[in-house]
Amino acid sequence: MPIYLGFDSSTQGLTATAIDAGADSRRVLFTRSFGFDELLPRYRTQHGVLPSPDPVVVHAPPLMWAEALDVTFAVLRREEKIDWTRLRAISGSAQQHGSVYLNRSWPASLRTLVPDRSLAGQLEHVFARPTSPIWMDTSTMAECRQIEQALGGWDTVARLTGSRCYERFTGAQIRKFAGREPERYAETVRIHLVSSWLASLLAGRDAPIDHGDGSGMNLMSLASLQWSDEAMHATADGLDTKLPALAPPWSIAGSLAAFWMERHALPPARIVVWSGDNPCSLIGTGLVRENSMAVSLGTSDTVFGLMTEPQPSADGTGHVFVSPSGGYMGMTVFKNGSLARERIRDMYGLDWSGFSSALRSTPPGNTGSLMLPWFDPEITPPVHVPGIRRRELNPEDAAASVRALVEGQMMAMALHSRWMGRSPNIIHATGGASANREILQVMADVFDSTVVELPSRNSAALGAALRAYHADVVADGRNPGWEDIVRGFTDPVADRRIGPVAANVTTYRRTIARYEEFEREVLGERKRG
Ligand code: ADP
Ligand code: XUL
Repeated sequence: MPIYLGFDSSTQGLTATAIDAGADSRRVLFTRSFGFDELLPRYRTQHGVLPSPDPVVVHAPPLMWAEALDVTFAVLRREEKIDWTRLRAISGSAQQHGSVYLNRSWPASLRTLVPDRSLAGQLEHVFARPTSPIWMDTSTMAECRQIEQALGGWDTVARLTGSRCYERFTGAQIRKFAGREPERYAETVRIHLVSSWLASLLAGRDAPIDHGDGSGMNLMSLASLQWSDEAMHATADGLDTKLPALAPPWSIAGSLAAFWMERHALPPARIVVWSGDNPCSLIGTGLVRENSMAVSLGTSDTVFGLMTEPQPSADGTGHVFVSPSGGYMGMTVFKNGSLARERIRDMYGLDWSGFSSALRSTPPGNTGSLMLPWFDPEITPPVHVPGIRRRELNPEDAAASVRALVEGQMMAMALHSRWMGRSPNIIHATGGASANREILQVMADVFDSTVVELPSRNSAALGAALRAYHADVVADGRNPGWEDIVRGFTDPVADRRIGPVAANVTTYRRTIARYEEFEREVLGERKRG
């Protein structure tokens, strides 16, 4: 029976999931995760990013992402005893927005990779910019304003591309690079996203950017699904020749290049275009119909769901992306996700079980104590200078601080996803922190919704494997329904449903109003100050 492989190159590591898609044998064959810091210490990353003296500048080495793919294939091939000859197609998911800048030697280097030498050694010279700005970078506020001004305002940009200009989006990052390092920009012949770059390596030729990850650049017209001439012009000169093609999410980018087949004894599997981690998670959490939403508690926290119309939010919050099925998805992103939870956990000397006990030992509503959890610059709401704020919260009180953080995160998610216009009855929870039932109980109470756990916490890698399956079937001339594709892989775990508690829901209705007011006050003070 056919096997499909999905990768997820996330901020902190690389995950691989293989599925058997046989009619009677549907199952996940394996999921393996490798943290970049431990797997490849020579790149000296911390949580997958390079240390930076300036908190708004966040880069990672693109060579590390490539090497991780090579090293991971070697481990999988050695340790996973599946019938690799049945591998039919490979796709992937990657952290969104990050960009890779390649010089003139890139096309030839890619075509002539030899299997008996390491991938990293052969790619060392292909970069016009040795490091890649990633989604955590917020250093492009000026460029955002310039692009918005050139295009006629933030709302015009949001209607054109699905989002107002965001600092981490690729357009503003490219503008900054072109303005500050014009020589290197001139040397750049190709700008890839993390997703399309890794797909290119597998296919041995430039892979397209899929419409889903393309929606995270402020460069693609959501209506025509083409690069927008006006947006490119407002961003940087000569961009039209540097960007790869755009393609639907189920496109085939080629077949596995000889380098990989020979080096790791793999068959000529189809390479399906990669996409962003959030579009892939939409599939990996089984959101193939419009009646539910998903919350991903990963490095970033995200709330997302399918949308019928590409209607951006009226106040500039959140994003509309093309979904892997070709429709649309709405999403709001919070930067202070798992890393903020880890900060509080470590600040009070806890482990995850102590963190959960703190939530169990404190009452919903936290007797009025609130926290704005902005340890790092925040994306939603936009906060450029980090700093947590407390109200009626004693910083010495560990348990109340844990609860204030988690409640703050959940209330911010509920508030800033209202623009998507739906109150979900069911939330599909995913990401590393969805292992924590106490956190999920706060989510259920704040959203007044049942929260279900999914069989896989690695929904992005699973979604990528399912996208590989879907695209392979489409390439064979069939038109499968998404419900058939995900069946058996994303069904919620039967005994892991967490329902809202009525009394807590009432408490949070009041607390959310107070939180909103607190947030508004502090944002106002910051603007004035
Ligand atoms: P990424 O977005 O990088 O793919 P993951 O979805 O793999 O991240 O989530 C990893 C994070 O999950 C870890 O950084 C950790 O903070 C968090 N995590 C793991 N277990 C727990 C737990 N029991 N409670 C809360 N958070 C957890
Ligand atoms: C999405 C975003 C993050 C990254 C994390 O807009 O910035 O969720 O994709 O990998």
